[in-house]
Amino acid sequence: MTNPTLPLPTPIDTAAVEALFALPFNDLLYRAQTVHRQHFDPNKIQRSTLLSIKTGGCSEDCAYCSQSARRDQETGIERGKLLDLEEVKVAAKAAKEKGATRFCMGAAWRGPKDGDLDRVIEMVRVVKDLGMEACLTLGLLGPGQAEKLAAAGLDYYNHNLDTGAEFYDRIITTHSQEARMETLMSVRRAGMKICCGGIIGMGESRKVRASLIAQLASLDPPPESVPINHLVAIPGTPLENAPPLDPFEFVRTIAAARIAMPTSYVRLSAGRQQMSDELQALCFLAGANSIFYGDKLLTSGNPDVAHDEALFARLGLTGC
Ligand code: SAM
Ligand code: DTB
Ligand code: SF4
Repeated sequence: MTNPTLPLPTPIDTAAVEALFALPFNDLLYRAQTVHRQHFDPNKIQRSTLLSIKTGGCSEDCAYCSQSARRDQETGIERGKLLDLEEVKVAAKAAKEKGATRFCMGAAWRGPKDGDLDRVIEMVRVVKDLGMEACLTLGLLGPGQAEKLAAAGLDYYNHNLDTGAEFYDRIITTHSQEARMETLMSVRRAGMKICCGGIIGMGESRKVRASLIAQLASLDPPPESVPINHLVAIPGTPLENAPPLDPFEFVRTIAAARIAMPTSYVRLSAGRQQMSDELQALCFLAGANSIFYGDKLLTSGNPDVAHDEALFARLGLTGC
């Protein structure tokens, strides 16, 4: 019988996370749920709503993404303009009325131009005025940009490591993981909270999954919010035929994230629309305590609010 509170090495390394993955499923879930209960109410789930404020036409080549300009013919995603302030206000208000506590705005950019950033800052102010937390995901930040966002009251900046360092070059060639780390450090230095996670199911090995979790947990301090995305295999992207992942392996990844980052919110992120209710319930048992809430992610679908409300009621979960 495994001890559910055995300490992990500091700093945590890939081998320690691989040892978690290797546990019998029931032992791993018991341990993850035990750790979860030491830090969180196990029946409360944080809800964030996403809005794509600028869709498509991106210069980058991330193999999972529908928004790269290199494949807009294949994916059919057209390049859009930065949304108007009024459109953002309407969407944020609606999200608040449905129970979301955080509003996350995403743009298909390598990084923001200074002129665009000023317009996005207006959007942050609109969200904050509604009494919601604000999160942005705009790509790599340039000099002084994190400070401007912090001064505008931005709560979280999302920028993912996406996968383990050893697999990264197979997925993205136009910007490095080191550049991502620099953006994360600038966010931290400016005093904002970090939302940073990755994608599971891109054909990576278990060792790569363990390495991603170890890298995230080694950030000092670990990200306050950790989105674990299941790949949404979007037709027209290089990963459209990625090999299917054993769903239990996804649950193991959530459990490993929970144990390695006991005080972080772990978000069951993209891919919920493709999951059964039972699989989502296992993810909550493994320690996921946040979701994207609302009918759409950026370009792909998400379970509708009525379905999520019914699932919460069936599982005795509430928002927080
Ligand atoms: N352009 C910015 C960037 O790349 O940081 C912000 C938006 S980008 C779409 C944000 C994150 O969404 C990516 O880092 C990736 O982890 C996730 N993502 C994008 N497409 C996905 C897909 N098809 N399946 C799962 N996650 C995805
Ligand atoms: C994150 O980790 N996942 C979200 C958010 N951060 C920006 C994005 C998921 C995108 C899923 C594919 C799409 O809708 O295009
Ligand atoms: Fe561009 Fe972000 Fe998509 Fe990469 S993930 S192609 S940077 S929108």
